[in-house]
Amino acid sequence: MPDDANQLPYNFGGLPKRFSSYETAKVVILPVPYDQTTSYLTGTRDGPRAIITASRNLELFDEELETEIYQVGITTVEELIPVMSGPSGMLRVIEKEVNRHLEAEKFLVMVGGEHSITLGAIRAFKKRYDDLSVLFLDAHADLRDEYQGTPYSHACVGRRIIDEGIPLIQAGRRSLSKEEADYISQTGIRTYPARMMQEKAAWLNQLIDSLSARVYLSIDLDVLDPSCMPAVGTPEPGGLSWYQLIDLLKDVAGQRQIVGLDVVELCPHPGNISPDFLAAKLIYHVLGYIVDFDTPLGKISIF
Ligand SMILES: [Mn+2]
Repeated sequence: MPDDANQLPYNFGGLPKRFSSYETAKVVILPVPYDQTTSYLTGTRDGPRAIITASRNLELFDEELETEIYQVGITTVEELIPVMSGPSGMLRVIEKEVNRHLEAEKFLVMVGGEHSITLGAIRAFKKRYDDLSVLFLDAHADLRDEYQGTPYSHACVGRRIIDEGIPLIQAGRRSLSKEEADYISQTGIRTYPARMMQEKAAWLNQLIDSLSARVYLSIDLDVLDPSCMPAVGTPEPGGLSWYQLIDLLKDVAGQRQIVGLDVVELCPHPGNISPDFLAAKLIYHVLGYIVDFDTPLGKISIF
């Protein structure tokens, strides 16, 4: 389904078979084009395809890391078809699919789609790791108990993760409801609002200290400032810059084991490919922080 002039294979990175077959690849890109509960702009269903298309135009040599990250092998599996039985049915489908890749010892990168899909992945990771915490990068708290008639809305995903008994650490937030503010003060959830990240020096060490040894990373692209990431369903001013985000991720990856991640909520703007490209580069660059790239098709250093 390539829709640009690029002749490379349609997979993340546009990789030849040697570096993209499921058997040898260490990293799985799982596209989940789901946006059934989106409340403002719809269109995140188009996110995964836009990211994969953009990724085929990435420079695969990473300037900062001075390496070709794709050599660990990155395979792109089939899109997960949305089920019509509602969000809880979709979460079961996602959990089962993620579980399959974890059993195959792959490093999972789930590409959304709306943020509600994170819960399905978390449920699979929870079965595998008993010391998991979730680093939740998002402009919004997503801590509502219910939203627009469902407890599985994108606006509730943080709350549902906490309900699973998994520590949730939020960063980059700059929008929340009264209900969510009350919930945070009652429960003492660790949050690092965007404003604090701009103004105080001590937050980074505190944030890393609040993470457990193994971390699932969930990146809602609206954590970034709309000046560099306008293509999200619910943009909020005052977000992180590209370098603030990747520096944070570098520090986390250097001090904790990131065991899986998702990048969600890209809502492509036709005619502006820059956000699609940013999302693709973010995934590729963060993988560089996580994987061991010394050997072609080699192991992921965290396992
Ligand atoms: Mn959000």
